[in-house]
Amino acid sequence: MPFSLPELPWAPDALHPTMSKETIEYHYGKHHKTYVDNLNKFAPGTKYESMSLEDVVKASRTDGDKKIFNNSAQVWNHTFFWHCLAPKAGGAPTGAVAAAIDKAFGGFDAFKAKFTEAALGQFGSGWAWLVKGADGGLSIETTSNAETPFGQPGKTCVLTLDVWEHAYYIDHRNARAKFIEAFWTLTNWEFANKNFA
Ligand code: MN3
Repeated sequence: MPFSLPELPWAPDALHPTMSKETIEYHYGKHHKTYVDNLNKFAPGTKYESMSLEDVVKASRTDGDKKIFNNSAQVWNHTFFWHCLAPKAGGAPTGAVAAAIDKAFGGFDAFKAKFTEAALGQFGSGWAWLVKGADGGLSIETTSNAETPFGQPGKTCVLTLDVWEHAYYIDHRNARAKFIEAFWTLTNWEFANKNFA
């Protein structure tokens, strides 16, 4: 099989109790895995089977191949998302990303409020993103379903939050706001800084 489910950057119970082991078992072990399985079902016999995952996302977007795009983008998005979380993380950012947040949003608290509002306001399934633009500045974006800033010209993904219901239903039922609150105690700013650099 050409595509594989990447390992988690931490143990499945490492984010407990903020994000339960059961959530990880479903979100990673079932949802993320299903996107990989689907891609391995749909890609063989097509030009996509010999490409890297990154190239599959870009090419299938250009081609308008929804089945391949949705599954490959969701594989990429989830792998990126897991790295945006870490045990004993969260709080205010440090380093270059902190300075860029101050510049773009007028401080971490203002950024946090704006990102929270965007994540809450994403209607239905999707993602909230912190994105570095071609000018090096930061902005907040939301995308629907599998859509992603990844592979879009001039955009670099810095941080993301999955706001599909499957991300929070086990731990928080329908309360997306509670899940977003939890995210701010798990935010991996070290990873965000690596992406921003
Ligand atoms: Mn998800």
